[in-house]
Amino acid sequence: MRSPAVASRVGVLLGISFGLCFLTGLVSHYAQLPQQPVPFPASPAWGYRVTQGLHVISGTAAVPLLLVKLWTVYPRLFLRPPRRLRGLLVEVAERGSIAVLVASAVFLLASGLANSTAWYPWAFSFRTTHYALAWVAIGALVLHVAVKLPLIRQALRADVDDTALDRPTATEPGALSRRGLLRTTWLAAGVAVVATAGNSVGWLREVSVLAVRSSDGPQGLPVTKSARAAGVLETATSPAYRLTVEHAGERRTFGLEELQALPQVTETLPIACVEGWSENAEWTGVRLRTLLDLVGAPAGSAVVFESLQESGAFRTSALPGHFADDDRTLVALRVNGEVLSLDHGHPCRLIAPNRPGVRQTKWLSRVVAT
Ligand SMILES: Nc1nc2c(c(=O)[nH]1)N[C@H]1C(S)=C(S)[C@@H](COP(=O)(O)O)O[C@H]1N2
Ligand SMILES: [Mo]
Repeated sequence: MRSPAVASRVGVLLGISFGLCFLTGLVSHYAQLPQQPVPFPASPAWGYRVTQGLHVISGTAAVPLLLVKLWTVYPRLFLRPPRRLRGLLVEVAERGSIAVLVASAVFLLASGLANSTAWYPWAFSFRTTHYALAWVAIGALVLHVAVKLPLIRQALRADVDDTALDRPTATEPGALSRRGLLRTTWLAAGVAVVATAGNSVGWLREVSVLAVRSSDGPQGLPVTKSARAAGVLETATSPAYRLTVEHAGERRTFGLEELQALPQVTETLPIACVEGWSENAEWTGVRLRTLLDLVGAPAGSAVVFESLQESGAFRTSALPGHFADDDRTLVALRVNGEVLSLDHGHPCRLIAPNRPGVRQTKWLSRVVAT
């Protein structure tokens, strides 16, 4: 079973899932950059939902694939290195690049899995580190495939059970046939997909045992940070609550009733958490543009949102001008036909199309057009 015949076949699927994970990861990283040379588009509204769903699904599917792949190739680590200096140097370079590939791949999958369960047992910034090592892994992967290409080609052209490419030391048959091992591997990857896909695909929710964030929260929507955890229980329910909207010297404040008295619109937009879950909801509230007009902010103004939450990385977010001017971008007061619950951002929250969940700021206190 530990032959190039198996390794190359598992490798193809692993390569596809890493490639997909890499590309969708780049999208997610870019969507969260404060300065974007090419502005991230506001349409389609569900775009980020799809790319981030695929990111977490392909990453999870890569876990069993990587485990099987490592298991099929690890005896190669114990092969005797060549005696000649030139051969030895090539071997050291190759094993070195594989060490980098394995270490970065394991780091990416482990940190990604932990993140998808909202578990951050480390002090470094997840996004920066995950992003940097993604480039390391993809670079090492491209190098690995390039080095192995002749062998991969030969192995894929031959029958799975062909033993011509096997290690000379591989003499004993395995407990499973090669086809049996491959089928089990595809099954494991399929189970990993189904177990996480419910995070973003509604009808799979019941069978997706790893879709931890999709359990019904208040108003049919999961909650990442609760009002209690954000420390806003008092300020968000206080009768003294005011939303401040500012542009240049102009400054207006709105109580909850004043916000409710402004023209209300309803939009169906998803929340797509970077941790993988996503859900559509029907949001009702004031168009952001309506508020910006009231303080004379010109079209194209970028907007900074501040939360009642006093600390934490997600208490503020910046919204580019073309998102702020989009008719679907709301300061929402209601969700799915009910007044926004405290956990979903009462008194009001930002909801914009095609935007990572972490930037859909809840419990708004200040909206500043720049
Ligand atoms: N002020 C504030 N807003 C926030 C957050 C937060 O921690 N603080 N979490 C964000 C994240 S990570 C997500 S995915 C969405 C989730 O919104 P929900 O809890 O209403 O579903 O809210 C976002 N808004
Ligand atoms: Mo999130």
